[in-house]
Amino acid sequence: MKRLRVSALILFLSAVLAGCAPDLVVKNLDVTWNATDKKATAEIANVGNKDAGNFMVYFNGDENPVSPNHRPQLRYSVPGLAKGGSVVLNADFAPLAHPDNNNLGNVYKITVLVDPKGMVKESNEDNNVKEYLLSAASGVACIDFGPPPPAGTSYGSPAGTAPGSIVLTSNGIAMSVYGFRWMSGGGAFNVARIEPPPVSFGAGQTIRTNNINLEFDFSGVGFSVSKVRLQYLDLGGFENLSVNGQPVPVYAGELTGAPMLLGGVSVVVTSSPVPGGKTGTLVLTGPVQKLRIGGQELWIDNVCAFQ
Ligand SMILES: [Ca+2]
Ligand SMILES: [Ca+2]
Ligand SMILES: [Ca+2]
Ligand SMILES: [Ca+2]
Repeated sequence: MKRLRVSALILFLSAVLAGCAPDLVVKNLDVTWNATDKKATAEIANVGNKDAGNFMVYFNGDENPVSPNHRPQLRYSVPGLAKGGSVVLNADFAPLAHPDNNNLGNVYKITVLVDPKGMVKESNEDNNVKEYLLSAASGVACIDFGPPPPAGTSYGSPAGTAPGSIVLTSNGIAMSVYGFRWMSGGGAFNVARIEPPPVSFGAGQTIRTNNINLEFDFSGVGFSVSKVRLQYLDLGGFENLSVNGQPVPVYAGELTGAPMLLGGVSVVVTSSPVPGGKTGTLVLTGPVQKLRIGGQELWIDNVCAFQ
């Protein structure tokens, strides 16, 4: 009888002791991420039943592709956190913008890690991470041709760019350059240039294609793309277009005359006259993974993918 009571007491005490530990968690994570603000705010709480001593909190800007240098990370040391208590940390990524990390243009997700160095023994070590997917949260990812990069930036032959190279990445959209196909067959690999357009359209800087194609790869945006929209200015010559690699090699002709269905995606081109040519939108509706487009005197802007 007495022995039974002792065992019961031991069982009770060990149950109490097992639960007697801090448990750090990322309670809330809010992110503001646009052209001017790149901030994350996290509330770190101790939901355990014991005070926690000193620990670290990391804010990672996860990238695609990952930068060789200047990977965006902010580290904080929290001196301690009482049981039931919480602390709010404000991480400002903007000062970490650097050409090496494409001025934070490759960041698609913010990850907050509590106690990554294992300085606090917790009752639950598996609830110390919270993620915030930038694109998926807003359901839209765009490439708007900066700045950055500055006006005058060129890609293609004069810049020594190899066909197929990724030259610009923004919000998970990777842009590469390819040869342009003439209607008569044959083709060229000339130049694309970041510049203000000669006739107003889009917003701010645009990209001019002169006998070169741009390919936009949307696989890194962090959501399933159901629509892609861009604005164009066509001041002469003909255009190339392909969606998800179709047709092979590309459609060559007037953009406004493009097939209504390409690569399993519907194609709608609107157009209205401007001095010297026309302007309008290209809207692709369906699962777009890749879009290749270029012209001879064609400018484009605001290439946006939507969830
Ligand atoms: Ca924990
Ligand atoms: Ca821990
Ligand atoms: Ca623009
Ligand atoms: Ca044209």
